[in-house]
Amino acid sequence: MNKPVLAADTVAIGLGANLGDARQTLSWAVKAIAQLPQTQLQAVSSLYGSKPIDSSGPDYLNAVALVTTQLAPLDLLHALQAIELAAGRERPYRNAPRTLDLDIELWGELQSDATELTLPHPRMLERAFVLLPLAEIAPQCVGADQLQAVREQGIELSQGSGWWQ
Ligand code: A4P
Ligand code: MG
Repeated sequence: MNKPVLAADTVAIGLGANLGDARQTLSWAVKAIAQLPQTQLQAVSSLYGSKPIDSSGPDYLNAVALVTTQLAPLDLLHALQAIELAAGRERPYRNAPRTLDLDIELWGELQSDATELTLPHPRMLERAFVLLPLAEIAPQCVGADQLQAVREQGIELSQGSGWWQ
């Protein structure tokens, strides 16, 4: 895909929510991620608001966190899914509104087309709500042309980088 970017143990996690108290849930989720075993929180982007894309319901809040981890990829995925569940995530249908969505956007330079864990996340390049916050904390991961391609998507800064503390 784009430029070479992250160290092998470094993971970009996309956070999104559009049901309930989304800001509160995302803040809780960042803290839960920081407490995962063998995992260190390195950076958290600002919080952004956006209209649902391929989805419905209220506007979303989104952010991206960078962690380093010694967990295996599927172990981290399952740990993130447990955090989603603890936040009341239900999956009535694909792209349903959600209390919390945690996606693995990038994991070092790993590439995988496995259904359970596709890397990079297959839709990240289509989405301003991933690319803008990612560019903020890992600018080397996002090309200017990629940002340009999603420029039309309405996304606005909701709160600066300390929002989750
Ligand atoms: N899966 C495969 N690869 C990955 C990965 N890299 N990270 C599998 C996480 N999961 C991955 O996910 C479905 C399956 O994808 C899982 O079983 C997992 O093994 P899910 O979270 O249950 O379902 P989903 O959220 O409906 O799918 P997904 O792929 O997360 O949805 P998208 O494409 O990310 O879209 N609009 C705005 N403004 N903001 C948003 O945050 N989010 C979506 C969700 C749509 N529109 C949005 C937003
Ligand atoms: Mg998801």
